[in-house]
Formats: sequence, C-alpha cells, structure tokens
Amino acid sequence: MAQGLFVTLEGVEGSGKTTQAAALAEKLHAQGRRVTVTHEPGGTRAGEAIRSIFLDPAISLDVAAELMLVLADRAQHVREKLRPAVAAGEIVISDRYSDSTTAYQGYGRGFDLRLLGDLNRLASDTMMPDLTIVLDLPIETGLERTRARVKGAIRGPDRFEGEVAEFHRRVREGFLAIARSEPDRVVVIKSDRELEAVGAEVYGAVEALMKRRCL
Ligand code: Z5A
Repeated sequence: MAQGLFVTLEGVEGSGKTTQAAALAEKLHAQGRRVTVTHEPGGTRAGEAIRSIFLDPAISLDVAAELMLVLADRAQHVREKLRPAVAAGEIVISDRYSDSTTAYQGYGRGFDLRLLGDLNRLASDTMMPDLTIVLDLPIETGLERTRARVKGAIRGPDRFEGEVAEFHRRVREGFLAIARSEPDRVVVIKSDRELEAVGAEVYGAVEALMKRRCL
C-alpha cells in the first residue's frame, strides 16, 4: 500500500490551525481521500489525559515537567496513531507537533534548542512531517480571537493563554525561525486574512505536495 502524507499546522494561538485543519480535511474528503485529523497535546486516550493536566493553570507545573508531559504525549501519539495512519496510506493532519515544542518550550520557556532537538527525535521516533504550515499573524490578533472565545465559554484562560505578550512574541519568532531554517519542509501563510483566502493557500500547499508525490 502507498505511503500517506503527514501534514502539520503550527502557529501561535488563535492563528486558525483548528479551523484550517477542519477545512482542509473537508476538501480532501470530498476528493475521496482518506484523512485523519488529530492534535497535540492529545489525539490518543493517554494524550487527552496528559492534555487536561498540561493546560490546566490550576495545576502547578515546573517548566521541566511541562516539557516532559508534551514529549510523553508525542511519544504515544506517534506510535499509536500517526505512524500507523500514514503507513496505511492516509493523509494525516496534526494541529501542532514537534515544532510547537521548539517554539513554546525552546523560544518561549528558554530550553536549549539542541537538547530539545534530541528530545524531539526521541519522542517522535524521528518521524518528521512531509509538510508543515505555519499560520502567522500578529500575536495581538490571535490573542483577541482566543479572548473572544474565552469570554463566551465556561472555562477561563488555559496555562498559555495567561502568559504575557512577550512570551507569545518569542514563540511567534520561534516558528518563523524554524521556517527560515527548513524552507523545504515549512511554509508560512499569513492568517490575518479572510478564512477562505487562508484556506485556499493552505490547500494549495498540500496540493503541490500531493502532485510532487504523485498522490
Ligand atoms: N504546546 C506546547 O507548549 N508545546 C507543545 O509541544 C505543544 C503544545 C504540542 C495547546 O493549546 C497549547 O499547548 C498551546 C501550545 C502548547 N497553547 N498555546 N498558546 P490548544 O490546543 O488548546 O490551543 P491552540 O493550539 O493554541 O489553538 P487555539 O487557541 O484553539 O487556536 P487555533 O487552533 O490556532 O485557532 P482556531 O481555533 O482555528 O481559531 C481561533 C478563533 O479565531 C476561532 O473563534 C475562529 O473562528 C477564529 N478564526 C480563525 N481563523 C480566522 C480568520 N481567518 N479570521 C477571523 N477569525 C478567525
């Protein structure tokens, strides 16, 4: 059976990853393709349990413990879900993956980037995305979008939504630095635009990859 594809969506919060992952999956489904949409942290039963601790600001977590949780989540996600689905020929779309660890725990929290590279390789079993799309926008726009959502919801801000603007700025810069260092894998798409315009570019990037792979 032909190998599938592994596509990740990355970016600061409120950049539109979840919305664009769903829209992309719908377009691919409509073509009769087999698609799995998943996310980190989460995506497996163990991952969802980890996610609830990871995001809960009422649970005190040292930054090293935060890092270990997200790596444990990825180790399970890769082996239980991502690798089997790609091996079965599916197009797998993950809302966040290892670049989020580099951006949040590396650029945001200050962990050594080389150490994170080693830990990411261990957790991901060296599984890298075929394509990563970084949805980029000013952090103020992303935070406004998520604050509007928090206002209308029962829950308050999660661990990261409560961080200072400077943290989110470093994270955004981290994603852009990753894109500069790996231009063959990572595409940056401006996401402070109409949903449909962003969606068309996201689909265009995936379509170009499918053509290159003759899928
Ligand atoms: N994290 C980490 O630290 N290390 C790691 O290794 C990993 C993760 C894997 C997960 O939070 C947190 O975990 C994340 C990093 C950390 N925290 N932060 N920050 P999450 O999964 O709960 O949330 P998120 O990943 O940050 O996603 P989000 O806040 O839900 O944002 P999004 O998925 O990018 O955006 P969205 O949900 O599609 O859209 C947000 C709102 O904007 C929504 O109301 C949309 O309708 C609206 N939207 C979307 N696009 C548009 C456009 N184009 N125009 C107008 N409005 C729009």
